[in-house]
Amino acid sequence: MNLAALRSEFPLLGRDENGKRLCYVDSAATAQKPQAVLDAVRRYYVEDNANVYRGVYALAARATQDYEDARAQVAALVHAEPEEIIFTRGTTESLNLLARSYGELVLGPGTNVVTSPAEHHSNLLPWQQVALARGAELRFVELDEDGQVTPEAVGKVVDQGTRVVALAHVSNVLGTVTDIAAIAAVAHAAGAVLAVDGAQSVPHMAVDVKALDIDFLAFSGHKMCGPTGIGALYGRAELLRRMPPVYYGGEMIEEVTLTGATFKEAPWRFEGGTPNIAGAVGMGAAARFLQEVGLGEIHSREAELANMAAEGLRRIEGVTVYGPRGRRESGVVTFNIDGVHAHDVATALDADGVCVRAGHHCCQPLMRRLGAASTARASFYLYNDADDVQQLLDAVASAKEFFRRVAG
Ligand code: 7TS
Repeated sequence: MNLAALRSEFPLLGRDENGKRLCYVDSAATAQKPQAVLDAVRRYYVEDNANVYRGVYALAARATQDYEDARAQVAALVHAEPEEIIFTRGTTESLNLLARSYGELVLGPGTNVVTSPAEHHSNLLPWQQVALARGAELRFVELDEDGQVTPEAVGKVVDQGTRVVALAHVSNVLGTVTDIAAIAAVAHAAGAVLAVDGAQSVPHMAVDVKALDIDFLAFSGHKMCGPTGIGALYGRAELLRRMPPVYYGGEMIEEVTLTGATFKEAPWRFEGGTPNIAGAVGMGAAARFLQEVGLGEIHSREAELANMAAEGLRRIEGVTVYGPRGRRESGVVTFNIDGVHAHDVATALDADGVCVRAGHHCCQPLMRRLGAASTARASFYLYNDADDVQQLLDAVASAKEFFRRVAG
């Protein structure tokens, strides 16, 4: 991969920030967009814009074709069938849809959902709330010392009452990568399904729902170089067939009377109302773009940058690095400058053109476990390079000096 050529695909990365080279290391929050995605969205609006499924004219047929082509492109990214991909607004909506639809089907007194204390609120709250509403139990897997969810720990809490095991593939705080294939085997042996929050994995590594034996997978377009406001829920075909709709309205029905209705097949049954057609087109283009670059290469290079950054940060006295003590397998590095609030760290780094996220990262239970109210987080992606790591390390070192002088 020619990195300079790849970076030049992303118009925003060529800009300065605060008069400095822009060092964008917040891709776990959202990724920058390549020209191929910007062009696809523009082309859709300029050439094919119409509502899907409704029109009989050629323009409407093209819009519908674009939308369904996008579904096929997103399906291909995760090795699913197109009919197994529901378009949503993003991971959050995918997980809410799943918890409400599948939860309604299978949860009740005497049943349980197994999850972990390291989940993003998007993969905790939908299960927490549906469990409360249905009188089901929510169980938590014990994390190991690195914050890792292991198949052994999952095995200790699942039982015959478990209906769903809901876990993140990659933690957005610790950067740990969960052994999904092994956990799928544990879940299936207990008769449960495995629902995976792939917000931080699908953009960054090859994810094959068939090879990993995943039943449900949620992910967001905007974290994989696509537009905001679009995402997907993959569901195994035979499971989607059994699930009731959640959003009722236009585009999702077969026939409606004043007293009843029949609904389309999955996935259309779950997509009530006019969908985000341009967003889907952009997400499809992003899926193609990532496959062209190569997810294996994306994964290994961003993990390498994260390892360089973690080692460099550890060498700065007074900096605490969280997450795996050994080799990192993802692009996420979370840290603190001791005695300085993470928001102040992020503000200081911004003055050097470095964009990092600071806060609780929508993982308050995990932050309590780490004993930190907030942390700073750098997250690398396909367009980052060793210069970004160096710019980050220099900015952290100078921020640390600045706060030491202010405190002294
Ligand atoms: N799950 C994980 C693991 C995430 O990291 C995020 C977003 C979500 C779910 C929700 O995705 P959304 O697209 O629906 O918002 N995580 C972050 C983050 O770490 N910083 O900003 C957003």
